[in-house]
Order: sequence, then structure tokens, then C-alpha cells
Amino acid sequence: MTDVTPAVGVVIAEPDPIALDWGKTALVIIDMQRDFMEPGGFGETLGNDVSLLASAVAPIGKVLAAARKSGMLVVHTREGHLPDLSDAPPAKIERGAPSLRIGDPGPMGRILIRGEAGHDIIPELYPFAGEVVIDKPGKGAFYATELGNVLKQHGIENLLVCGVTTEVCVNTTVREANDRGYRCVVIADGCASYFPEFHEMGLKMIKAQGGIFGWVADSVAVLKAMSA
Ligand code: TIU
Repeated sequence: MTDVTPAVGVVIAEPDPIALDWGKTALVIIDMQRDFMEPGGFGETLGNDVSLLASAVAPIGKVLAAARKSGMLVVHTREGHLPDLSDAPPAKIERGAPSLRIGDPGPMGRILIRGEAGHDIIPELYPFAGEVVIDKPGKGAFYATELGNVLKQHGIENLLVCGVTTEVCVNTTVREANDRGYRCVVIADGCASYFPEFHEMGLKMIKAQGGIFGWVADSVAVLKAMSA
């Protein structure tokens, strides 16, 4: 009989190093969509400089390549709404004074609507066939989605989380995941915000108080642990 030793890696993280059983770990890439990353999309309609998010692409690309090579479960999420807006609360559509509202026609199609060019994931991080893509109407990836069931089916206990934006969809998803019992390791340089200070504080909020919501590590530390 052959002993099957689970592949475990230790990620040098804050507030403490964390040992992860890779067979029970998934990579979750939050909302790396043209609507947030490129001019003419939802992010820009809200008044943001979308170039501030570009730094997250290369680190995510490296971790994604390593995850694919190792056979790790990869989950991509996309924030967006049905064309008839039936899953978009009026309170969200009416919010603020954007240059275009959710559902309005823009240069990449209707803003934040499923199936439109702007809603799709950027080419650099495009999902492979067979990877999980979760369409979510909210900021958190668990609310009104099949994510919880998918992770249960795969026996997942730990999440490597990255994407945009740090304090909005990444933080909301990590908080949802933490309450559901997942250990979340947030990849610091694989996240970005339209507000650099919110990025910093968003990461600090996760790892403070002994890791109240999870752990924070750089992509280099995650890659090192994955390759050990
Ligand atoms: N506006 C902003 O910072 N973020 C979002 O609206 N959604 C995500 O973070 N994906």
C-alpha cells in the first residue's frame, strides 16, 4: 500500500505563516473584468482612474499559471446583472451620480451587464475551459451564487483570494468566506483599489487582531509555498 501524503505548503503570511493543504485549496480571482480594469466601463463611470488597478494583473497571472500547473481548483468571479436588470436592486442602480448607470449603453456594451464585452474577464487572465466562473449580482461572491456549493463539492477549506477591488469585492468576499469557515489568504500584490489608501487599509483590516478575517501574503510567498 502506498502512503498518500497530502501536499502541504507553508505560506509566509501576516499575521502568521499558514500551512495549506493544496488539495483543499482553491484560487479565487475576483472580478478581473474589463468593466473595472479598462476605460469606458463601470469603474470609470463611477469617476475612478482605472489605471490604478493594472498592478494586480501580473502577480495574478503568475499565481494562476502555478495553480493551473498544479491542478488546483480555479474560480473566476464576475460582478454583473441580467439584461432585464431583474437581479439589480434599484438601490444599486440609482446610487450616486455616475456618468453612465448600470444597464446604460457604453463603449464596451451595456454597463455591468452579463454577456456584454465590458462584463468579460480581461484577456490576460481569461478563464480556461473547465474553470469555474461565478456570476454574482453583489459585491460578495457567496451572495446569490452557487460558489458555496461548488467549494463544498470540491472539499475546499482554504482560499487564495486576489482581484479587484481590495476594499470592495475582495473584502466582502473574504468576510463572507471567513464566516463560512474558510481560511482565506489574500494575495496583497494581486489586489488593487482605485484608492491606494483603501488598498492598504483593506489588507490591514483582514490581518489585524490575529487575522480577524484571514491572512495576507505577497504573490512571491504564495508561489514559493506552491513550488516547495
Ligand atoms: N467600485 C469598486 O471599487 N468596486 C466594485 O464596484 N466592484 C468590485 O470591487 N468588484
